[in-house]
Amino acid sequence: MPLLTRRNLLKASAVAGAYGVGIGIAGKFGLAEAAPEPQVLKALKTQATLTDAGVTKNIMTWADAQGGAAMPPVLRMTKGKPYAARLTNTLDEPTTIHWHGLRIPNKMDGVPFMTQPYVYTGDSFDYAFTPPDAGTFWYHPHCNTLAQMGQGMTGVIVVDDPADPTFDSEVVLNLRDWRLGGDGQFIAAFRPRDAAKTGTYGTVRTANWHQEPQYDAPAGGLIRLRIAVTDVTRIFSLKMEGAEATVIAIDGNPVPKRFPLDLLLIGPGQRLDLAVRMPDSEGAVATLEDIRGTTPKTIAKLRSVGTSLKRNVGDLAALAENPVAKADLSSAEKISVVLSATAENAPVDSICGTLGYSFWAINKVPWPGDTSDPTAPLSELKLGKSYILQLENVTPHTHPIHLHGMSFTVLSSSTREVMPLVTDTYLVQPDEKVQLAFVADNLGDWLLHCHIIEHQKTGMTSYVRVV
Ligand SMILES: [Cu+2]
Repeated sequence: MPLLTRRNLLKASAVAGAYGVGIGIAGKFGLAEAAPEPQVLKALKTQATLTDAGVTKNIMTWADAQGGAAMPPVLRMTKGKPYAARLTNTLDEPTTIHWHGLRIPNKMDGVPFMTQPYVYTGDSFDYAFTPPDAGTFWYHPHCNTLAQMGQGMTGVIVVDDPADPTFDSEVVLNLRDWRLGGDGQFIAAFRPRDAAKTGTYGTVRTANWHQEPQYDAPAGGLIRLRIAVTDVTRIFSLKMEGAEATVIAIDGNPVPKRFPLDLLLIGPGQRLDLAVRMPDSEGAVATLEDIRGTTPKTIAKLRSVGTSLKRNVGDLAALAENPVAKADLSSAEKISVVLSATAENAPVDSICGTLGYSFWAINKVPWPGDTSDPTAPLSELKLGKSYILQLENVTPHTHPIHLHGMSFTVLSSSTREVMPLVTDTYLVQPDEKVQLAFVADNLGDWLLHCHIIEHQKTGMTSYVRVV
């Protein structure tokens, strides 16, 4: 049994109570829309062929109701429509599901101890919520994350907006690495010296669990390419060769002004929606590349098939903005958030997959997150009030900083021109100071952490409390 503090016991019973009331009222007065049948997501261990070395064992994933045990299914939801999933845990360790980027009630957020109890082996947990925003999101456990995510548990969510413009085809790419040895089996998930720097890179890169996969798409057509970086470490510098690619959304939200894809940096936890105009000639291949590092690396290919549809990216209607409240900058309170390395090397105990080191800190406090005894919140926020996170990175490394439960707008950066992007994850560069504005419009405790999982789990985690 885990250590249950009084605080967590109280929270667990409060969640159960709230459920009971909610169901009662909806049932009695028929106010709620009929709850959908939950999508079955069975957490399990499996094996898969990722390399020429043969089958990789000890892969973790979620199988759907049909029992397929391959890449986690791409979950399809509809903006403003209720969604439900039943997590059933057949792993030999506890797990949960966090829905990255979805602005949903706190009790559905999937952070053990903070928002829900562990889902133990043999147990189930019902998630039910209505996604308010359309776009590309993703899901992953928030428990023993370096192992569970590193060994496979990262999946993509597509939230459709029925009013979206029509594309000729859609391709979803789940980008991630695997730390495998020459025999195709998992090797140590991390090296401490790398965890204290960029994080430990995988050895095998995949898109949708395949190396350099190729997909067919209509020649001359407009393809919606949805990309999610679900890796625990790798930051990509994306480029498209052989086709015109236009950035239409970042992190689920439409960009204020579309622009051609040209060396866009995208870190763990981030998403990118591209409108790709396929080449006219049948058989022509467009290549998505990562040019970060010394040699460009092919991620995936798109091949033109059929007679050219002769489409024009300029004809594509705009995506609707998501209903994210605009911060009132005149009254917004500023919150200072300093990302730093910590000299403290003592392991912080966590039964949710401790790495045994403390390399990083937020406002000088190193906390690995998801522990039974949380640190104090970074700040206590008033429901409905506007805030500006003044994030300062005093480390020589890049950190994708993710806020749960609310989306913020990028206001300004000390080092570069920024667009007023609405997002849940900002890739903070070394020595960069950035201002992120948001309205505290979602009650509860919400994690703020680096999405390089080794950074998160060795101290770069905090949370805000909205009351
Ligand atoms: Cu980091």
